[in-house]
Amino acid sequence: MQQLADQPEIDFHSETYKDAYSRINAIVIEGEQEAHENYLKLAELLSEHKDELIRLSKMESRHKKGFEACGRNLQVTPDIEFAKQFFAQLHQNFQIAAQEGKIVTCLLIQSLIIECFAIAAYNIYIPVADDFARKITESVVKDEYSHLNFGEVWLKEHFEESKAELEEANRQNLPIVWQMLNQVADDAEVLAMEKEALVEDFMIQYGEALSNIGFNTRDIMRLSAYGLRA
Ligand code: Y39
Ligand code: FE
Ligand code: FE
Ligand code: FE
Repeated sequence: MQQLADQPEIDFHSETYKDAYSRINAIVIEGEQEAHENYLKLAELLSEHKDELIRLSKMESRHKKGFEACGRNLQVTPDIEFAKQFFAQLHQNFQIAAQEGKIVTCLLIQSLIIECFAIAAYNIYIPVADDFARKITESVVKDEYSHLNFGEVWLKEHFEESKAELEEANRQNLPIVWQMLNQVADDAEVLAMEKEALVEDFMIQYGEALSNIGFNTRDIMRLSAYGLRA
């Protein structure tokens, strides 16, 4: 069960909370930084959407600043080294795909997988966040839906020719997300964010995204659970 933020058992100033927060806050800060860079790279690759993608990349920088303020507000120093390791595999896969000009793979990694991960995490965090962080996260999550939408619309318009690459990119990258979730589950629990709730919300967001792009129910089941039991 999710706790409510006004329940006294969440002590935002306890050492236990701050220790877990130093990693989760860092993940979010580093994630926003990498999302900023990823949208700039996508702006190069998709020149017909250059202005829009640069706009998205600027939103990611603002998110980063917002979450840095959340850490400062709790007097927590984010463990950025930990966060860089946390994202290393997805980050590397994005960069290799970008080098090879694989726009579909880049969009799947950033605009579908990472955005759905962010939306799930922020949705689950909002009811258990401190008041300062809750306000920031509420405004950030709205933006993340628009980033997810960009990927959905582009991939829907290019569905037939993207299908095979989407399957392959999903196969390579979705298991990494489940590993990341396992890695962060204990710290998330300290923040009163339940792993099962994160998994459920991610599956809903990702399944909806795949449906909007054009996959049928059978494909969605297969794709969205890929690697879940790995
Ligand atoms: O597009 C975005 O802004 C996403 C990069 C930001 C990263 C979100 C990462 C959230 C994972 C947090 C896991 C906490 C349980
Ligand atoms: Fe619980
Ligand atoms: Fe963001
Ligand atoms: Fe985003």
